[in-house]
Amino acid sequence: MKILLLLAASRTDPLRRNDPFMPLSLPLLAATAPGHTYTLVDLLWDDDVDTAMDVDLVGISMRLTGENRAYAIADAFRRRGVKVVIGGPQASAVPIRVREHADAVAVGEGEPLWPTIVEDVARGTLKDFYVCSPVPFVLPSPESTLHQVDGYADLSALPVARRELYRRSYRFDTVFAMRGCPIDCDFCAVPSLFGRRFRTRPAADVAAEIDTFRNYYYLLDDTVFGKAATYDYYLDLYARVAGLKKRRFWCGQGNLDAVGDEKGRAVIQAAVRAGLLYVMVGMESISPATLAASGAIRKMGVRGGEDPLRRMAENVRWLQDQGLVVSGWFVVGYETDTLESWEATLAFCRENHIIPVISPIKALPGTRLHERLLAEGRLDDGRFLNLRHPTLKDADVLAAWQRVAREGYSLKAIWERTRFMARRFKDPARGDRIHKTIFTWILQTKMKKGMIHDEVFEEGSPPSERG
Ligand code: B12
Repeated sequence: MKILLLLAASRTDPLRRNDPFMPLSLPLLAATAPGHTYTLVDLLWDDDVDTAMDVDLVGISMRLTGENRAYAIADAFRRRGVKVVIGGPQASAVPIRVREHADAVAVGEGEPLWPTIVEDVARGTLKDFYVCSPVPFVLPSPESTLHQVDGYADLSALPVARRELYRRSYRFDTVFAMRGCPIDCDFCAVPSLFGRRFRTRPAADVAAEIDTFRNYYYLLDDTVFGKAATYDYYLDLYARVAGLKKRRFWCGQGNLDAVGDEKGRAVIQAAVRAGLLYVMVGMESISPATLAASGAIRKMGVRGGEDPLRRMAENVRWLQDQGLVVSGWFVVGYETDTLESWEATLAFCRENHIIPVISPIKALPGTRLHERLLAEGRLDDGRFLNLRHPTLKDADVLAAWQRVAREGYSLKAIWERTRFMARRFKDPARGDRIHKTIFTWILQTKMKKGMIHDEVFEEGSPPSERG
């Protein structure tokens, strides 16, 4: 069959032509069902897709920000009678809505589903829903058809992702070693998508894949430091990566609690030896009450009786002292937040030399936060700022968002953070210091582009979520 695989993205997404990371889902799927002719389109880079293209099947990967565009493209193909299947994190969260625009919806991990979907299309027996999850799937009507894999994907022998299907090369390759997350914060979609237990791929497979990369890469795991249950796994993986002949730099998401644990610190140091240079930390909020309510406090490494913010700042400093560039990912807009929370969060980042990624809160469908707000009648779905706040107005929030983005990425702010880190890159023997300093500067100038939206938000949604 001729199969088109497409990553949906809004035409006005600030990440467009600015996303250095290779999206991994579709090359992975293509590898699970070989023997077909695949074309891959990434709308974060490609301008458009030819909906008159001669194909037998279209597989669309849909994230939160690509939903409207995914529907427009799916509708155009289906008008011509081409079968369309939509999957991905947002599709998994709102499958019933997606079914209105697709012949079939894939919920959860695609590896065990895609070969069956392709076969069913070839045989003319496509079902409505394909689900990979141990949680029973509730069908919207008795006539709906379902294929469910009861459990999660087996990661022990995955085929290698077909990255060569992309016609362009990305600055960062991507790879994953682990899926699932037991931390279970109420705002996060990962537990419902990948489960609440860590599952790992064989470290040898991951290291072998990394050894094919040109230079920079992104280890997509939700925490590249892990928790006690996975410290040994990561120690083994990072020793293998450090042992590769070619040295590469990489980035990933990290949690602060590993800093408070002796073995956790050993994992972080092993990661640095293996080339980890930039770590994104989900710090979520500077309000201790919010951290406690969402469950995110569990990943900050705060012990009973301690001042949470001070401990978080100290843990960040320890990471920076290892030569790691740290960005802090925060959301503002919880009930306890005020307009001042924006500036206060930025000030916390400034004091601690953290690259600020401060966004308005959005309750993601499929999360406990979303369910709670819905039950309490405080959810305005369909709007970008879907948490109805007691005092904050949308226009003020959007203005504050952009104000802190401009301030947080002023040339002065970028320069100060780069200078702070340059003092911590101590590896003169390898000539890495200059390389890392330039990396720190370029990283921030690229992030700035994704953060500052020149367009006015009069449509009530940010550019990234328009069609
Ligand atoms: C890397 C990452 C990013 C990178 C993306 C880089 C890139 N080019 O890929 C960056 C940092 C830019 C990013 C930004 C954001 N992200 Co992000 N990100 C991730 C992360 C950590 C990994 C994504 C990934 O590549 N996973 C590995 C691939 C293989 O998994 P996958 O894409 O889900 O695909 C699997 C299945 O979903 C399924 N599948 C996917 N597509 C299809 C299609 C078909 C046809 C089928 C059958 C199956 C299928 O099969 C695949 C294999 O199992 C995830 C969390 C996670 N653990 O997945 C969050 C995640 C995807 N991000 C999320 C969010 C919310 C965001 C932001 C909105 C955050 C913000 N406030 O700015 C922005 C949005 C940016 C934008 N404009 O799109 C949410 C998405 C929720 C949702 N409902 O869509 C997630 C799940 C995190 C979370 N905590 O909830 N993100």
